[in-house]
Amino acid sequence: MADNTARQLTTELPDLEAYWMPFTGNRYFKKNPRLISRAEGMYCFTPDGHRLLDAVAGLWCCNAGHCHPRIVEAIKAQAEKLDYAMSFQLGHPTVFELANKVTDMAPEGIDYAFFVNSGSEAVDTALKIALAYHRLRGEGARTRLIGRARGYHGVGFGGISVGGISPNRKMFGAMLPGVDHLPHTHDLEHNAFSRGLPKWGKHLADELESIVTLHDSSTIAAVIVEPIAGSAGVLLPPEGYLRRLREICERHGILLIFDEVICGFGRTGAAFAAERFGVTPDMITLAKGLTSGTVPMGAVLASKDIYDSFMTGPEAAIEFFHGYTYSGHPLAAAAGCATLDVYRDEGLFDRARSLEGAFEEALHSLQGEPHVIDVRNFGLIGAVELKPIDGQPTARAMSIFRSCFDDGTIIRTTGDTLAFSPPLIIEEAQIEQTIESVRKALRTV
Ligand code: PXG
Repeated sequence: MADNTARQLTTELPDLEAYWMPFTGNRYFKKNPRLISRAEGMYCFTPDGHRLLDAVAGLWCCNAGHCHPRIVEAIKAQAEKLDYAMSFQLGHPTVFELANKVTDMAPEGIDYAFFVNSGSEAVDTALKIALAYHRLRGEGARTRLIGRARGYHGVGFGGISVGGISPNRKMFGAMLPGVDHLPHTHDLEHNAFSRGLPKWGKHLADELESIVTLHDSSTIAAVIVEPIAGSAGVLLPPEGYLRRLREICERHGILLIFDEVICGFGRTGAAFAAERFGVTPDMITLAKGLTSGTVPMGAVLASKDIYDSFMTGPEAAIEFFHGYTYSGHPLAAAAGCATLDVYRDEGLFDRARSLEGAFEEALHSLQGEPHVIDVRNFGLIGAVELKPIDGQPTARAMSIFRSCFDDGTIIRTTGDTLAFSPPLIIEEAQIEQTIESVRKALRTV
């Protein structure tokens, strides 16, 4: 067997049993381990040195490429200088610097940053801010939260409640009460093989009006959506859809939260999808690209109106009873500052924008290959949807994943969809290599 599995098994590995791996078939993995022990730029390396082109930026996070020297240096320097500072009632300079940098990049009016340690925490934090915001303004009956079918907002109880992926929900009881869901926007009958945003489906935003009619706007706190849904298979917003959601929210005093954990930091060819789509929400949840995946960190960006509504009462009193030991951790903050500097200095958001045409062409060249029922793309996000094997959902995509891995390319699968979200430093030749790896796998699997 000349594949990576065989190669990895010949390398000395630690005992794999004790680690309970997340979102992984543990027993299969431990029999067929695939480990990464080093990474640099566009590439990851297995313990025995086999090189893999990373077409998904880790898990949609290493937007500046792996182990960027400036980010690595900033983390090292911070670790030597300040390992930790109490995060409640005390602070450290780097986290304030990061708050300035990230809000400077945000759409006008989004002026405040609350730091957390993951996308899941960012989502739960934003939902709590929404509930408290209404209560502080004397509209405490606004407790309902509206998510969307096939939405992914992490794995906290708030996130799975507003999320719309059944396997992530069904084992975990009743979750948050008072949650409703918009329909998702994915429709192959109308939109298969769309390039960029699909034309059909703007009217799906009007379902929010129906939800408002059902529950009454006075009971609804917030709507949360991913501008482009990633985890559930790259679902694009139809043209005009997000704007219409914004209008309906505004009309009814409902806060709009964009979950940009995936879309943020250049993925759509702009700092944020909000900017690219010209729609400003009230809050933006972030993680992943904030530190280019190097140190766990997330954030909620909030409008001045929201922040100001908390800044009442005695000046020394706590305004928001929420936060984490590691909120704004020095290493994460240092990584974040260096990452945002790299994005700016290397012009990576513009680079993503300038590559999207080549990326689109390459992806759509897979139309007509075996099993391909859709190709879709926006910015540096792409998806190839495959016809599932009868009675074995996800099996086809997983076999393509394994075949690509053995061919030296890391892609991501979700259901029977192959997802692509390369670091923004990708070269055109590497886009080609990714697609040829997939083409080969499609023809042989
Ligand atoms: N919101 C969105 C939109 C996400 O994509 C989260 C929240 C949660 O973030 P944390 O940091 O808690 O994982 C995410 C995470 C995939 C994949 O394969 C996507 C995510 C995580 C892991 C895998 O598509 N997104």
